[in-house]
Amino acid sequence: MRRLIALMAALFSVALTAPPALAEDGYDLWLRYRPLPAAQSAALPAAVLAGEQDPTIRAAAQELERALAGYRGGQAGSGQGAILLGTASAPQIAAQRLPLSGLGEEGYLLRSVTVGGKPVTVIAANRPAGVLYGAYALIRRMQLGQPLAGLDITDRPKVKLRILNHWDNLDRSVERGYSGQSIWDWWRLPDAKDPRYIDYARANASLGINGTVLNNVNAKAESLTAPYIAKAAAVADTLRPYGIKVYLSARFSAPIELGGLKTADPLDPAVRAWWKAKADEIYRTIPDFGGFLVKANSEGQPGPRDYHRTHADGANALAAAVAPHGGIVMWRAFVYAETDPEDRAKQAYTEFKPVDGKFADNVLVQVKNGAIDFQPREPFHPLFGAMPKTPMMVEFQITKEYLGFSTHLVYLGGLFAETLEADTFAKGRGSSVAKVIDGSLDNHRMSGIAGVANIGSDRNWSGSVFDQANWYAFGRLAWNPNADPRAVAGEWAGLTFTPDPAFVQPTVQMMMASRQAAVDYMTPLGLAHLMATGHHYGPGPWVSDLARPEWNPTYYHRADAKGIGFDRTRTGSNAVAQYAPPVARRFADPDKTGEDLLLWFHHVSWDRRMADGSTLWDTLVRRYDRGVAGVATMRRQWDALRPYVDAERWEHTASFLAVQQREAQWWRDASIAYFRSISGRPLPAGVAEPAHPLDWYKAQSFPFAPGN
Ligand code: BDP
Repeated sequence: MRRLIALMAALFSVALTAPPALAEDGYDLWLRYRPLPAAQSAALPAAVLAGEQDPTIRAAAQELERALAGYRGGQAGSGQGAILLGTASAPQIAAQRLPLSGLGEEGYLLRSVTVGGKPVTVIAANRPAGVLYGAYALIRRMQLGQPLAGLDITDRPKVKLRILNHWDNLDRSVERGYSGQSIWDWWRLPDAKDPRYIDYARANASLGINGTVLNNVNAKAESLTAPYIAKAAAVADTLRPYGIKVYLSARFSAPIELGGLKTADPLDPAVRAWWKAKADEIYRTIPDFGGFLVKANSEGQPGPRDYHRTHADGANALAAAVAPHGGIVMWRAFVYAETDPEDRAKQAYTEFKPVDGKFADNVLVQVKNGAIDFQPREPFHPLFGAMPKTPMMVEFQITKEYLGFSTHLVYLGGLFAETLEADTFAKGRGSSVAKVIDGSLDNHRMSGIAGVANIGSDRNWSGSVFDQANWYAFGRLAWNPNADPRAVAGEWAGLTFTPDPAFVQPTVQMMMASRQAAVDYMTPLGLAHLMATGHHYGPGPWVSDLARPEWNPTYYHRADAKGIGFDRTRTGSNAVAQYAPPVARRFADPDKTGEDLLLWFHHVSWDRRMADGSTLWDTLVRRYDRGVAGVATMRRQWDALRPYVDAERWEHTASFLAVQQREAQWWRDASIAYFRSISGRPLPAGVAEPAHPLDWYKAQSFPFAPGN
């Protein structure tokens, strides 16, 4: 009997703790259509009426139906009117005489009207894509529990090209990918189309992302062969109803590798003819192909400079090939040459500024947010505002190559916004990077923003739940570069977990503080590029033996017995002179640069007095400690949020925060041990000794770190 009771008790407890029917593995992202509270669900529209037959409008209607079914938890609609969606070519929409003229190709209007005495929520737009974006906007409202009555909302994207860059290889590995393999199953394409491609399209469309570059910027020529064009076409077919165009990274030397030509000289007629024929071939298979992304003369990639031609010559050759089909070229400005002794932060400007005005009409120059390389913090790139005759795209890195991979919780919304808000002073005060890239500052027809994707084959897509927020923030800021990253974080947290303010408010606080914490424990006070070699996992500030000077962390921090930092003023590389005069003056003066960027622009004494009176050395050490403490705070905050989160996603995040804490401590200890060996200064009173001697940190090696 006792054994029976024990058995029953055991069974009972198993039943109580059994996992919920729906796995909370993060697959649903922010499109998490779970039952809403009864009062809310009773107020939902009962029916979805599509105004016209169109694949995109059908996708929008299906998404609304799916969301409503999920919110109702299987209960039938209780009849609170309907949602009507379409363009003005649908008679029911036209009958409403809505003010659509200002919405452009992708904007939408949400309006509450009454038809035959019944409440109707209208989603209207000039084009089907706008209807789709309107549908997702309405879904956001419903999911966040915002009122549906009395709606009169219009919105349209400020930037035309909102594009993900996949650094995905044809063997399915992902350069700087930390979330599994590539989602593009090249080998099985074009016949087998993973249903996941549709969910990818839904997630991106929900943010307004309208383009995707399928393959790595370090491109293989093979991606332009007929079999791979067919594979790309299959992906394009799947993404098309969701308003997403496909682009390819093109290898500049493909005319040699695939065409058997002796040269890839962009001014050679045979080379130009080859690109033209290749473009024609692509457009026969993918009629709405977006165009090419090119990394040329950078990190060993071939390019026009191999033939003593300019970047404009190179870009224009490809641009001429796609122009008849309405295609574009995104030409990257991420260049630095192995032979060039100039400060790496200056090289892109030096090469590109002189060719402003020389690019064909269908070329955009794609510039990383900072002048070096996606570091935890960089000043905005001096090319923004410096090439008024050329449409400029900004490129952000969503995948966290330099920010703790997918295990560190670092919300990038603030990083993106910091660049977008920065004032270039190109046309006086108020010439923000956002205005440069949305085309408004210099009246460009084309505008664009690119993000290096953090999407992979992991069930949760991005490696961690909180990394999904970076994909989300990229999309929302691409739509509106002036959006508030804090509001975006709140929206994401509300959709992804629960809109309960008791959850959202502390979560947003945690997310907003997370990026500064990472800066503090990795590269405080304007330091940069101190990561270990190749994989960039963990600290390597001591590395000084790599072939090229600018591969070495010592090149960037320049610490010596007297002080630390890279002098980019007139007494040093004079990189400050690449900025507009008011910005240059601020960055040239160590008292005005601001502590966050101090060592980016200045080599200063270890004993320099900081704003609060302590020395630079003491401040540096305390910044490392502050970063580690920031992670401890995040862990406490996450512990307190446990009641609001399902066990699966809570545990997953908690385990990653534990990794982050250990690694933040490692960064702090290794960095302090190293810089102390250079500065010769003692640790400030009360500061803990690093756990190991410096040599221990130097001896760590990670041959199998991912993404490399
Ligand atoms: C660097 C990455 C490298 C990329 C390069 C790029 O380490 O993998 O190929 O950027 O953007 O940060 O081209």
